Amino acid sequence: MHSRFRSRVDNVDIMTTLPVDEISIQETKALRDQFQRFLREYEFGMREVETKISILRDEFTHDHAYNPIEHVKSRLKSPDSIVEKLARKGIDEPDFELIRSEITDIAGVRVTCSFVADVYRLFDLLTAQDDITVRVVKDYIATPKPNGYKSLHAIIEVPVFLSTGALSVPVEVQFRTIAMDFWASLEHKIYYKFSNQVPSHLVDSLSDAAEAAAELDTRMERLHREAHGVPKRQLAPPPPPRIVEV
Ligand code: 0O2
Repeated sequence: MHSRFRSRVDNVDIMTTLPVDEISIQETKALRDQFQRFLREYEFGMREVETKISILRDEFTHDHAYNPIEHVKSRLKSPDSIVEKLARKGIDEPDFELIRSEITDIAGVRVTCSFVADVYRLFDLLTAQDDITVRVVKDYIATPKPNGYKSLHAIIEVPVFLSTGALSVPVEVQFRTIAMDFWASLEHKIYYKFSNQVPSHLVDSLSDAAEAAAELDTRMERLHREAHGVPKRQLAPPPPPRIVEV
């Protein structure tokens, strides 16, 4: 079937006599390419943050004979998760600009530290860097979520230098301890298994487990300090982060 068909891709009107199916294939491909380019920006931002974290880790290990980071995990939000989050926010006709402004955790880096003090130290060192701008900080360690979830979240903007110029890319960085990570990972699996309808006795047990995890963090950190004493070389405190919106 051939027909005159007006399509709109990237704000450009195309008048054509191609078969309808052929047009929709071309449109779909163009949209896919645009989306992949869009996601690549976030991937570059994520890689910049990963590099910064890995430099801090190496510097600590070599110069201070101490590694405050247990592991680092990064992920790009899947297209399905982006669509789900847009739907949750009531956005049913998204465009790239709207996605950019509404979904700030497309690029995510999770830094798991040994102790709570390391969480804040790493946060300070990363966010004090000159090229980083802090957009939002959510301190779920100081104020845990009602279910017991703890972590320090920051949406930061990091510059990415492309052939077309510099871009400022938002990246969500989550800092937490091993105990917090263990709890969050189990809680996530339980919520997934029960499709968010978790039986109340499990909700209570999770809440108890969150307290036990916090207690373990305190005890382990105390033990560490007793064993190692005050660090030999005191680090100069970094300058406060630039926060543009909290
Ligand atoms: P995933 O799979 O990690 O990407 P906002 O992003 O500000 O519009 P939100 O979701 O309230 O809205 O932001 P918030 O509170 O900063 O939480 C974002 C992320 O933190 C979540 O991402 C989870 O990774 C983690 N998180 C927050 N609350 C909980 C919790 O109660 N349990 C667990 N296990 N993780 C939590 P996503 O997009 O939900 O998932």
